[in-house]
This record gives sequence, C-alpha cells and structure tokens, in this order.
Amino acid sequence: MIQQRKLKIKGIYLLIGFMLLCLIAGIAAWWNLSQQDHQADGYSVAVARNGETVKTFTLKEIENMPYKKLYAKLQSAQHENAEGTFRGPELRDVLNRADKRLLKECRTFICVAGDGYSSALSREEIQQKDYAIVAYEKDGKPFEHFNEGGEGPMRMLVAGDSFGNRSTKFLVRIECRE
Ligand SMILES: Nc1nc2c(c(=O)[nH]1)N[C@H]1C(S)=C(S)[C@@H](COP(=O)(O)O)O[C@H]1N2
Ligand SMILES: [Mo]
Repeated sequence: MIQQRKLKIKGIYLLIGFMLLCLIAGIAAWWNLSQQDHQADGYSVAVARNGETVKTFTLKEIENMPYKKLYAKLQSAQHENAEGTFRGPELRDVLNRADKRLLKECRTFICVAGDGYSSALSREEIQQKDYAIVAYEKDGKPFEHFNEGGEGPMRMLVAGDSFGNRSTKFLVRIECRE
C-alpha cells in the first residue's frame, strides 16, 4: 500500500519533470529560431571573428555612419542595370567600429548573404581608400529587399569590381578570418 503510493508520487514528479524539460526545450528552440530569422533578414549585419559575433549593426546604425558615395557599373547585372551611385559607410570603417583589431589581425573577410551567396575580400584590398562600402541606397533610393528582387536591404559595393561577383547583395554577415 505505502509502496504503491510512493510509486504514484514518484510518477507524478517524473511527469512534471518531463513536462518542464519539454517546455524548456521548446522555449530554447523558439528563441534560437527567432534569433536566426532576425540575423538573416538583412536588416542588420553581423561582424564575426572566427565564427563568434563581435558586433551586430542594424541598418539604422549603418545609415547613421559617415558615408561615401561611389559610382559603379557592374557588368553582369542579374536583374536590372546595376549602374549608379551607391551610398554607404566604407567597409574598413564598419570593421574598425566593430573592433580595431580586425583589420590588424585578420587577413580574409568573407561577406555572407542571406541567400547563401558569399564572396571574400583581402585585408590589403579593404585597406584602400574608397574600395568598398556597405551600401544601402542607389541614386538616392533605398534598396528593395533581395527576396523582392532587389539588392538589399544592404549590399557590399566594391567600386573596382566590374564583374560584380565581389559585390555581395543581401549582406547579413562579415566573417573575419585570421
Ligand atoms: N546575395 C547575392 N549577391 C550577389 C550575387 C548573388 O547571386 N547573390 N551575385 C553576384 C554577381 S555574380 C553579380 S554580377 C552581382 C550582380 O549584381 P546586380 O544584380 O546588382 O547587377 O551580384 C553579386 N552579388
Ligand atoms: Mo556576375
């Protein structure tokens, strides 16, 4: 009799424990998904070093940085004509704002897009003046979202890149490697 009751109580505790675990796992999964979605929507760009995020800039923060205007004509335009004057902060300024050590200690900078595209730039390239900007508008107009056929919300714009393959559209992440 007493043993049976003990077992019953144990069962209830087990059930409660199990339900709590499910709840925690559920919350963790939901949190993880919502974070991922946010990181990949293109309205922010994460700067990471060897896989670890150093700083995440929102589109607003990028828009509020001192900007450059660069004219570019990308030859193999996939959609509309990619010729125009692009506006945005220099990539080297964005990297330095995230962490001054990045351009000193890392050699390769991989620009990752929300569609899975990526393209690498070297430290030597990025250190040049007016080389690359994190652009958010062309000819005074903000980019449309890549998923709606546009280039944005943000794109890398490499001024001298006439074939366009270095100019990552729908930029979500800059991965810095030593
Ligand atoms: N996210 C993303 N960016 C990308 C590409 C792509 O497929 N996905 N293609 C690249 C190539 S090969 C070119 S030529 C240019 C074309 O840019 P445009 O569509 O503005 O002309 O985008 C570059 N950036
Ligand atoms: Mo291209």
